[in-house]
Amino acid sequence: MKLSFRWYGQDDPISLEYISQIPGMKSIVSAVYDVKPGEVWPRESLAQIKEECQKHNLVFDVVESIPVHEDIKLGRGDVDNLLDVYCENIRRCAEYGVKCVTYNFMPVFDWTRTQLDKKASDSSTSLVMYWDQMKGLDPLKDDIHLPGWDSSYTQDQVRELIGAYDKLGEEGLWKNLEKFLKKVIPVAEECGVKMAIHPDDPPYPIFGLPRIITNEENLDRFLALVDSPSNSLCLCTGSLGCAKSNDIPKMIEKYASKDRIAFMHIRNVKIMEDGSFEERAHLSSCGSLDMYEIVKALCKHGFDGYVRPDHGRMIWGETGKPGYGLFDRALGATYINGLFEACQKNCK
Ligand code: DNO
Repeated sequence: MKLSFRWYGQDDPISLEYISQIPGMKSIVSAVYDVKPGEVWPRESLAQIKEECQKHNLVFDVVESIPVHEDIKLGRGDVDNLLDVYCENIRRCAEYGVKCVTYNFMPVFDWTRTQLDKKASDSSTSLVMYWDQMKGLDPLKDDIHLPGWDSSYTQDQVRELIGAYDKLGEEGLWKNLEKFLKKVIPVAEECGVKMAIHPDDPPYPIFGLPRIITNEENLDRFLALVDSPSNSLCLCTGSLGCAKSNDIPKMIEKYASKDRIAFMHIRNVKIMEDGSFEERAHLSSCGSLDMYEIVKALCKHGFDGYVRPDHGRMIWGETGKPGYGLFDRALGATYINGLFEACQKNCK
């Protein structure tokens, strides 16, 4: 496996120098963050990320994310032009050494949480999704500002989008995803890039918005749409792991054996009685997921894709972008290193 770390570019308070000091760190996961979805990424921006990483003996070879414009997901407006721009961005990333591109196909919002700084008994804070904080919220009636939601949309735009997705439904979203893949995957193949879809987070509908990258049956359907190693998964344990019905080690076994996992987001979550969840420290005993079984399943199939620790808690007084501080993600990375070392030796 290739250990990686997400870096938000020059504005990230966590320096590449610090990241490079984490044992075993090799790859940087980043993106051009100052260009809107649907626009072409300047080559200079990609060149700059690449050079900065090289100065610290790190390689910029994973992009997270090239965002998919809502009109592609909705199949409306100038979709063909938007798809051309998307393909051009893949080509440009490849020119600068990128081997894996992450994206998601979630309507309107990326991930959903109700609080980003929930204090645990040890005074660390983390992201949570509590159903009792969600109850009674109706985005069609109320003005909702859930933490982390794209503030560039006005409430009226959000309502319009929700209405459009309601009409489209799950099958419509599948159709548009298929169109996207049929256009984009051949380009990725040509440039030696693996496209890695991120699962829906959480993997069930919120506010009635369709969600399709949610469980084993749907991942099978997704991978069959275009049967190519360039059409792969970013298997996020914490996102899929919010649904009790998802058996994560079993899913990893299956997709790693077929070489369809390009990228692993490894983190732990605690699922509560009522289906709410809390992001927790990476260690198995801290949450609902068995991290040893997860890494064992990867090692069994000689997984050599990218891995990154995901969403850390805020600990040791650190402040910053929720989920993306240095300390707890670095602890996660060293734990992941330990699990891989042990499992790899056991597999020999
Ligand atoms: C959350 C991330 C996601 C992920 C996108 C990929 O912290 O895992 O925002 O980057 O869904 O497109």
